[in-house]
Amino acid sequence: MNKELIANVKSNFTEHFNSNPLLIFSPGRINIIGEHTDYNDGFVFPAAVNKGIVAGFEKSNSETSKVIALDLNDSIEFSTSSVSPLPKESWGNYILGVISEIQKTGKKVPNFNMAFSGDIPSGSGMSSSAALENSVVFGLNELFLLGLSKSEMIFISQKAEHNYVGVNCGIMDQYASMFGIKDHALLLDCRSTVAKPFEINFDGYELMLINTNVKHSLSDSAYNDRRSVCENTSKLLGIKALRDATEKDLESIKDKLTEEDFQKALFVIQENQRAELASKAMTEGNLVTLGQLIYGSHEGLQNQYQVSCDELDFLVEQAKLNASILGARMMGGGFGGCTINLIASHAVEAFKEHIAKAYKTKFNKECSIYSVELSDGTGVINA
Ligand code: GAF
Repeated sequence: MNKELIANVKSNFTEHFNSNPLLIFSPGRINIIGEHTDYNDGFVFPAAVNKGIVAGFEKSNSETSKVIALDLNDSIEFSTSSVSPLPKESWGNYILGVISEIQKTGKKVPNFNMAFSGDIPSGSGMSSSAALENSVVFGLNELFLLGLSKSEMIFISQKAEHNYVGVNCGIMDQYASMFGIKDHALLLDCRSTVAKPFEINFDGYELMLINTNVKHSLSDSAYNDRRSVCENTSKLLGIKALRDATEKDLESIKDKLTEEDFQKALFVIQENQRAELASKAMTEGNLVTLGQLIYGSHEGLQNQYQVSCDELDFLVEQAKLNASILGARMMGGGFGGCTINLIASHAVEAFKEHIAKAYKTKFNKECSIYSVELSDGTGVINA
């Protein structure tokens, strides 16, 4: 965990509110494979990382609540007795949305003060939004002894995103951020929300992220549009979700779909298979197969699901030219953010140097490179 970040939130909190906060850490996530499958009741393979949100909380003695976004040098004040959405794109919706969703469960949320900061690069596809939502629901649950379970909390976070932020996201990000296990990735069945942990200890290989520094906007209708395509296709098939469809089923309604929508649904069915095959490959320690599945995932996201961008495609093409990289693909919702690369540890430094130069030459901007440590999920910081 980032000790500097914790110290910074603690000291700023004390400066603003004159008290010692309850401190929560809520991580961002990576995803090895299984993209855009979560809202299709499918399989995903995420892990919580050691980058995230640190949030301080205290009960308020007044009729109002104050929340300070330290990184933005901005704050909101409100009363929990009357929350309503702020204009679209306002960061405050992540907070107010969670309060509103807790209240819908019949629990009372008294007024409180909060200050938060994070070290997840925004727009990186590592889900700073789920980390923030989880930090709020977890913090309020601790502060006011609301008695919510972690499973209840992730659905509160997800609904906040749907109803206040306007993104009809699946459950992967909130789950991974809440339930992460140090040094493990989680093969999550998004229908049952039961996960199988896999210890990540690739012999001589590691996971590396490369951030295009292109900022996506998930709330762009593109994400919600794709979800609608999947839901409409399921309806046509008479099934609950695309997880229940085979390629043959999809073929049988091909004449009812545009070619684009057919390809999108086909991608979901195939990506779901890849996520399951990836868990098999990992169980067998077959990193070459895992890498091929990861490359296959990118190809589908690029050509069938159409959520990639030139910068992401370039990073994956460059990875393919390097024999020490077994697999690479875009990660998260898409349209920017990071690629995830399965790379031989001995090749990391040379590739970093190469890709930084190549990216700069091609796009005249910098990419950022991170190695990841897998972390535990949302919890209280004992600082
Ligand atoms: C975003 C969403 F929030 C997730 O639910 C998931 O759909 C992901 O995009 C794509 O796999 O991170």
